[in-house]
Amino acid sequence: MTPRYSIFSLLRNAASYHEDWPEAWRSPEPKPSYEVVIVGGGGHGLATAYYLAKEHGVTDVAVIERGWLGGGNTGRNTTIVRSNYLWDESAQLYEHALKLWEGLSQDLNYNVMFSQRGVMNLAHNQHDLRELNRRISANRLNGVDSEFLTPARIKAFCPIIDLRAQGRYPVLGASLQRRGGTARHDAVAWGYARAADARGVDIIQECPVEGFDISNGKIQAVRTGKGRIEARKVGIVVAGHSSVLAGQAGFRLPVQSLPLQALVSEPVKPVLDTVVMSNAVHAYISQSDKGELVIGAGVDPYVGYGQRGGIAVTEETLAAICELFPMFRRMRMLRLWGGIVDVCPDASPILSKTPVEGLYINCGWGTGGFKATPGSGHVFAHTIARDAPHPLNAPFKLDRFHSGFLIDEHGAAAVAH
Ligand code: FAD
Ligand code: PYC
Repeated sequence: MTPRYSIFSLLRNAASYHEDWPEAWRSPEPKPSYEVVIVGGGGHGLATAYYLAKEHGVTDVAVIERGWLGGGNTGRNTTIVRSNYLWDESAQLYEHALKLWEGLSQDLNYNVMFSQRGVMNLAHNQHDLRELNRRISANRLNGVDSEFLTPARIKAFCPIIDLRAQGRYPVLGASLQRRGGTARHDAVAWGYARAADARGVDIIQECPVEGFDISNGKIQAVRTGKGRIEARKVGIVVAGHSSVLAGQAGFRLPVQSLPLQALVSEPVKPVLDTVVMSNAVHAYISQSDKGELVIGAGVDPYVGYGQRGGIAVTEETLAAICELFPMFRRMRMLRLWGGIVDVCPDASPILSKTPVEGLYINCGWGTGGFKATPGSGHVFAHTIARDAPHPLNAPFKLDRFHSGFLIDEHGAAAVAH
């Protein structure tokens, strides 16, 4: 694909002190009606709009965001990407996403800085070891790369980890997905926004959706801070606020909304070139391209909508990180923040039609939806365009909480659930 900006435009922009840059996407006023309205301008909503236009030729689309693009969990997460889930249904969905990640910068003509530096999940006890080995075998059967590392191989792969087993968290082994890694979260939102806009999608920010007009069981319009907008179809993709929006549309979701926190340190020279996750102690760490340590914790033990996590959870996570990586003990932390994640009882997402005709929902990704962003948008666009699920998201329907066909991924999602 031809780059949109040449070296000359880079030099010109540098010399102009970054003034008068063209906008990456338009900021139109909403039209009175659209074929499809997507509520929520996070990665999943923007990706849905992009694939609606690209794969299905549906370009009369608006993305309605109450704040700014990526201001929700998309811009708050620790950017870990992997596909090593246990059950066939999940492995296939997350692997679909991982394959899209592998070509995403090319597809969007925007560098999302996808870095396949590997993701390691540590085992600290016999239960962890058994769970990891079961998942590694299941992954391989599904064509997902996954391997077991002995402590000696962990040390060779990540020399700064302390394996002397003197602390509370001895390391008995690990799984490694080499194709896993990280991506730049803001760039994912911006890349999808720019590419969707270029295909005619209207992106409308600072426009909260406050309710839905439904008649005879069919969606008619969304009511927003910028007025009523009619739509033939509406997709709700609002992460931590899914049950609020579902309530406005008259149905209930089996989700809990919980704060999840992360923090970054001062930047240092490169010391950690992989992602290390410890499910048992709810801690995970990588190093950003700027040099900051990016550290995440588990969810708070209570529901809430405050975008910050409890200090006891922060302390427990940092204590574990310091035990595993004693060299980080003197690091200073720069920022701490939280996001609201909506968690389903089986730790799997919902990508589904709803009881309202023409209204679709994408939610319940809990602590682990960033990795799914391209795959989620891709199959949700299919669901909306065809009014029928893509084979990959058919098992993730709302109805599973009635039928009992749950997809229990607590093991794979466990780091933060
Ligand atoms: P969001 O990005 O939250 O987008 C939803 C949007 O809807 C928001 O912008 C919000 O403003 C908007 N909205 C809400 N209500 C309304 C309304 N009424 N009207 C209009 N717009 C509305 N996942 C991983 O895979 N790997 C990780 O390493 C990882 N780490 C995480 C760390 C933290 C601290 C957190 C909080 C989450 C983490 N996650 C991770 C989970 C991941 O961030 C989310 O699952 C994913 O980003 C959800 O994307 P989204 O587009 O659905 O939601
Ligand atoms: O799902 O990989 C994950 C994850 C990492 C941190 C939070 N969630």
